[in-house]
Amino acid sequence: MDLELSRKVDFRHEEIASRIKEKLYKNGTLCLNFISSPGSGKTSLLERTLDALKETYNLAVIEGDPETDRDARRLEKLHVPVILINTSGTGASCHLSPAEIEQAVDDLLLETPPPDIIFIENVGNLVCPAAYDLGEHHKVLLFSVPEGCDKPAKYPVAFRESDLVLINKMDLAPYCDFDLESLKKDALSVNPSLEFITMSIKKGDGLLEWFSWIEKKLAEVRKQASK
Ligand SMILES: Nc1nc2c(ncn2[C@@H]2O[C@H](COP(=O)(O)OP(=O)(O)O)[C@@H](O)[C@H]2O)c(=O)[nH]1
Ligand SMILES: [Mg+2]
Repeated sequence: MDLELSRKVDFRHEEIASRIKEKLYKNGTLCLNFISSPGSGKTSLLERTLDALKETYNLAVIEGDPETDRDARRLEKLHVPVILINTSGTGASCHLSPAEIEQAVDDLLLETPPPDIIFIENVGNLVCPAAYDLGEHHKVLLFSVPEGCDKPAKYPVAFRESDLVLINKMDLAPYCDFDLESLKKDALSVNPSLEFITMSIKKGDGLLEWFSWIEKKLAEVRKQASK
């Protein structure tokens, strides 16, 4: 792609992202975009989160999966709307694009009542999803202990673009030479305003703190929406 065309494409992405954000604010809907490596626990966390919050809030998921409907089928068992986007059919299998998200958000906002919270499970990849603003309010980076503490240095954009790092699989820390303080220090050196929550989805640790964080962010969006 030549430089001029690439600029035009970027501009179009930004335009779509700001349109999505406007629609979300209009409805007071919080949107969180999970980015992570494959296997760090995104779908597991969504299962626990939907189960815990679905009686209190209207929830929905946009599921980005390169090839299958496996995660979407796991999440549909929680009886919330799930829109599956198979990215390998769209030519850019490594990430979700703003245009795909706009279509899905438009469909979800037609639900009565519209969702209070939309979760996006992006494609498992710490590079490409970090580069796209999908109109979400926050990118949430789900990191897991076995991935190793060098990841903030190797994937700085993912840590820079996120507002919260969930550090999952803490139950495996004793087997992985995991150094929590060194991970936080390196992450803060690329993004000093990052927040952290340590968790073990398997054991249920850290989930209440995560649910409180979501509720705080939903309150912020609603406050902004009412202005
Ligand atoms: N030991 C451990 N395994 C976990 C934890 N959370 C998720 N897993 C496992 O990690 C694997 C990948 O989880 P999944 O939710 O599919 O990850 P995704 O690819 O990011 O959506 C599964 O085998 C989960 O059971 C955790 O807290 N501790
Ligand atoms: Mg998954």
